[in-house]
Amino acid sequence: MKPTRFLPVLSLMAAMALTSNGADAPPDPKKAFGRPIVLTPDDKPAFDAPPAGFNVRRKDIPQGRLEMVEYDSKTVGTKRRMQVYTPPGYSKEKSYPVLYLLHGIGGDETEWQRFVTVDAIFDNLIAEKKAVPMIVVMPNGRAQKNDRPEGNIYAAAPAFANFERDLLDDVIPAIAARYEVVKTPEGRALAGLSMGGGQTLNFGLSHLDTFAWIGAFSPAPNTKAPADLLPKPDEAKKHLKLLVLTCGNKDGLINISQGMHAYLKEMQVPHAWHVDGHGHDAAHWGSSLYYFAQNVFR
Ligand code: FER
Repeated sequence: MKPTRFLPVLSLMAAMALTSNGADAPPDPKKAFGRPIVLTPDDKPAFDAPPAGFNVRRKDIPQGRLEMVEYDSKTVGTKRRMQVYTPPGYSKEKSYPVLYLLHGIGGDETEWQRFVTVDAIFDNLIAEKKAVPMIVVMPNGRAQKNDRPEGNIYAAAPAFANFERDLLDDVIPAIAARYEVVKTPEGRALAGLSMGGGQTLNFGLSHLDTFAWIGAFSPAPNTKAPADLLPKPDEAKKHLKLLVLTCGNKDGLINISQGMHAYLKEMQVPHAWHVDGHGHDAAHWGSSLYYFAQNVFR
């Protein structure tokens, strides 16, 4: 690893001020990505990089299925789409836990699959008994009538906030109606990359009665201020089974997750804080998902 210049740990207040530009502030991506990256001694890997081939399909193991599912969104007033992975041997005789996996600002329901070959990651881990069989739901987090990533993708930031109701009122019930799923918080995980990482923290930490497992990978400036998100840290300690926060040390958005880590540490909320050598990129997200997949629902 390259030597890093360590600066003093940011004070909690300074970290929080850096963290949030408010969910409603007009996004300025240049400014957000252009902040100087200031690393602290805490900002180091919490787990190993995945082995070579971790997301490459293998012919010699059982395969899960990917399907594109349409659901009625009362929230948006349209039919919307989500990509769903069911594990090898999926059977209506069993109940499966569900991981809801959220994409970034330029993405859609196909992004996670395109970036890291989600089905291969899970098929491989399940074959090696390193992950429990689960359903992975990849919805479209841009909850507006035209939910394609077109034009100024940053202008759709409010639709990512609107997705909270779509997820809770439309997506989760549609999944429960179509698949055999565990219907308790312990059977639901929420994770996401960048804009989806911010959604994960915003929705997950404010709905501890819905999700017990949370993973935010390079969360974006849509992340609410930590103290607003978790005014009662004891509730999180009581309900959460897993909280994973990751970022690359070449990611200009790292101040967001550093601020969240500082708050969680100060409030003694157990969490994994992982910083690797990647940027705001698929290598980081694949690695983070590989780790999260092995620790969720355990
Ligand atoms: C911003 C910079 C980046 C922002 C969002 C992003 C809402 C999201 C990036 C991504 O999802 O990859 O200022 O504001």
